[in-house]
Amino acid sequence: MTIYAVGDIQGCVEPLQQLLEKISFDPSRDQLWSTGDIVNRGPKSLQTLRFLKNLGPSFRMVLGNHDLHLLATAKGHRKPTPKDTLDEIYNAPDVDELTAWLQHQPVLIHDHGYVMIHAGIPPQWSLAIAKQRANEVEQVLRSDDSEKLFMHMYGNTPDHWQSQLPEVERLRVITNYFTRMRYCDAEGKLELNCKLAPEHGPAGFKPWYSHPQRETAEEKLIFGHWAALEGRYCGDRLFPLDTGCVWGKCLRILNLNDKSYVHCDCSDQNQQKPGG
Ligand SMILES: [Mn+2]
Repeated sequence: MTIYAVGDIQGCVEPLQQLLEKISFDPSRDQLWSTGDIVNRGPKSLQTLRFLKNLGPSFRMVLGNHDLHLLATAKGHRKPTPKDTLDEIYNAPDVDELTAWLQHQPVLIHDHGYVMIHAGIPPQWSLAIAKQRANEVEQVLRSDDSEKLFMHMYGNTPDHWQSQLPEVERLRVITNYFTRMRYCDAEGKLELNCKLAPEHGPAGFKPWYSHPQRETAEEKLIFGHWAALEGRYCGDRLFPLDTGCVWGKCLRILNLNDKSYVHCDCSDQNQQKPGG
């Protein structure tokens, strides 16, 4: 069995299928992991969702901010924005099955010596703590109270973790760490506005993975979400997979067995213009 992890697909099902062909992916033998954001902004979100769901147990993913946004909007807890490209999912005959499946996906995976999250893990959290916090969100997501998450997860405050937060704020800050973070300070205070590459980052903050005392420094971390990194080298145990496929760049796959990267042949795939 070979395990592969793919970065943010965002509805770009054709580059994905081309890449799976290139690596001779066989769902009866191999596994495909995804860093999340499988839908939105790109052209074929419905087809992507159906394709990945149909891979059955050979597919594993963590939820990204766009996946959570699909759930919140499909369930009517939030209005879609003009940039969203999710209408074909809302109107699909299998929308309930697809969203129920998505809603049961985790926020963090720790398996085969790797940890995968969509955006990051704040520097002050050990892996054990991160797994507990991820589990808190996952329990609510899968419960009859999931609207507690969907109605209250939007917003940039509180900007840092505190153990005494009221439940909805606690869920919001955990969700922001795992699915939206790029920059924070050494204590985990978030700066959620800047999407730029680290050389243009906001004063007083560093990329979440750059803090020297980061508790998960020894873990092998697979993450997506940050297209402006362009998959650059971030450290020996860091595997950034969002290479901006939806913005016309390559889709990246990591082979977990030998730590090699494979990219799609993407010279003529301009899916969307950059913007958000
Ligand atoms: Mn994202």
